[in-house]
Amino acid sequence: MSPISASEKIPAPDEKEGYVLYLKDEKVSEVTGKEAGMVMPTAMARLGESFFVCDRDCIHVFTLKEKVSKESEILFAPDDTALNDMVLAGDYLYVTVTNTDRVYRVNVKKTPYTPELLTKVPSPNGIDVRDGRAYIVSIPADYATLKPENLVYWIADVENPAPEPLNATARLYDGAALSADGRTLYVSDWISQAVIALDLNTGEEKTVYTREGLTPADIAVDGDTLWIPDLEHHQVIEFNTKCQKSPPSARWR
Ligand SMILES: [Ca+2]
Repeated sequence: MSPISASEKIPAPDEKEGYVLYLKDEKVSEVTGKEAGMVMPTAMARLGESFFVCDRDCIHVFTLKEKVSKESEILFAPDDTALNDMVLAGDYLYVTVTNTDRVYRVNVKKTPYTPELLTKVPSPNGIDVRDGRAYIVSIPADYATLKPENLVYWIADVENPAPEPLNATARLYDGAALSADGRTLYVSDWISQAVIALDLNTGEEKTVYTREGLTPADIAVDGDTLWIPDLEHHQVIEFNTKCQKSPPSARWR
């Protein structure tokens, strides 16, 4: 879990107080603390002992052994100041940058790690990639003023990227996560304060979780379990997608 801020406010670039937590068996512990020099970690990925954390304008690379040590930073273009989400698929990390519309990928088998511009999507936020297909959701660049292009997009072949809208409902999209069987895309939306399931075969959209005041950031799916970070309430909600009427089974603050 990577809280984007240690306080109530979005941190300034020189406030390097970002940290990453680890939850196991109901116990929360720290992976990296303020000494890592992170501003606002928003996404993470792991490949063996390599641990990547997306942080505003760079990706921090750590080695996870008994002790966690920082190895390097992957740098982007100087105007890329809102790296947002990242996912590891195959040999690549796919990264969205909300303020420049850019979507990059980084080959994790080749060092030094070098970002390669993949395509552009209107102010991209959450991303998931599987079997050569990418799904990217859009949020207004100022995180508030909705525009018609703030939709869910998909790329049929990441080797020949041509993003196309997947739906027609503009929202304040944040997270995007594919179901285990790849047939459903879960997306989170700050306007309806909900997580919505998009059936990728029929195009049908269904609200699977909502609560008044929910501020749903980047979601994750593992089997039937949906993890929803409720950003402004400093909690993570664990929800079983098969029990859609039941209350969340657990929350961590
Ligand atoms: Ca996000």
